[in-house]
Amino acid sequence: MPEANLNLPGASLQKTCTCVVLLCALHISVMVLYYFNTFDMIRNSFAQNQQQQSHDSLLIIPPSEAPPRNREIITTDREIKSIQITVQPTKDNELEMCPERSPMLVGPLRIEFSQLVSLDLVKSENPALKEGGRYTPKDCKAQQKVAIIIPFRNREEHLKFWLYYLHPILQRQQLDYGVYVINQDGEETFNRAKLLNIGYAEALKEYDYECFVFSDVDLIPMDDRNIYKCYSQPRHLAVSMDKFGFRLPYNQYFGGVSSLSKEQFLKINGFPNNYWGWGGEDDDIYNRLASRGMSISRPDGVIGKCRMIRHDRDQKNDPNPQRFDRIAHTRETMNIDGINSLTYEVVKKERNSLFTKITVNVGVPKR
Ligand code: UDH
Ligand code: NGS
Repeated sequence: MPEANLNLPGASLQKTCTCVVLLCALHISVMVLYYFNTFDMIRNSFAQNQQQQSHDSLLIIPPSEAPPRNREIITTDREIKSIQITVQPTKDNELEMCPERSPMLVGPLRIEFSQLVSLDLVKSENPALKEGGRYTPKDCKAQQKVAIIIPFRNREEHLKFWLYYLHPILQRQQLDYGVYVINQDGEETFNRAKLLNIGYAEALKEYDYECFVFSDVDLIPMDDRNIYKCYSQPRHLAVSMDKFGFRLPYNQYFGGVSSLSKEQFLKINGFPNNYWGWGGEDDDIYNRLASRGMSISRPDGVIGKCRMIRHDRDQKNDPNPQRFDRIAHTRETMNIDGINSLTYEVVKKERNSLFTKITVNVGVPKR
């Protein structure tokens, strides 16, 4: 028993010490937690501040130097600014020019019109297209920015075939392109060349195009090596049509599908506006080119093969009785009738997923 009495003060001291140690540990833990919490807050606010600063300092770069390409991932105004400026220029700068000859070309193609195609099918087969029928290669910088202009009225089925065949071809050709369907409003006599002039003017309002391909809606190339771009001379692309037995109907023929650079187009004051009805406007364009000392460039007869979708003559597009007289005077008229005298009215502009459709009032022929 005396032993037990001797141990009593030691036990109480031990308990007190344990309590002090536990209290100290608790205090240290609370301090550590508080410290880390405060550090995190400081670090986050520092990072946010840094991000904010980098956005703000980049906003001084004009957006026009960095066209946005990833609109689908943009959600707010603040993000638009930051994505345009911080991501896209870097990506663009890194892209190399596409090769002179696209490695994706396959050569001869089987083209047939026996089975109708739907726009939904064309959409599903061309997921890389952007609104308005625009496309830009994603892995390289395209050699040319090309606007494809289609004169149009009441040819919906032909347009579906055109989109079905041409979109994949143009993408394999690695072009930075957009498709513009220029739809003549109303029931007046058709005016193909004026619609082409309007297509040129309207496409340039949309993008900095440097090349213009003018294509009838019913002509499909049979070889993807027939590149829908511009050359050092105006290009005739529909050189070997099935309906002409895969030959040129005559040497000066410049109809169907052709391409001109902006410079070439302006050199001839664009196309005539006063050919109402069928025929002669393509010959007038040829005369304009020849009178300005240009020659026609063409692919060979194999690469230049194409098919025309058979059709009857359209309403209000009868042969123009004035065409022979007009083509005899191109040299005199071309300076006053062309892109410099073009007048029209846009009735409607629709950006579909496969093409931009611009409905226009072209006026009426002078009586
Ligand atoms: N176009 C239309 N709608 C029209 C008229 C012409 O969209 O009502 C466009 C279309 O892009 C067409 C192009 O203008 O491809 C040229 O017109 P076109 O196809 O009438 O000219 P083409 O020389 O045919 O190809 C002429 C009529 C042939 C009748 C043959 C009868 N067997
Ligand atoms: C010529 C026409 C062209 C036309 C070409 C082919 O005679 O506009 O035939 O026509 N020129 C004149 O009439 C002055 S086609 O057989 O494709 O209908 O493009």
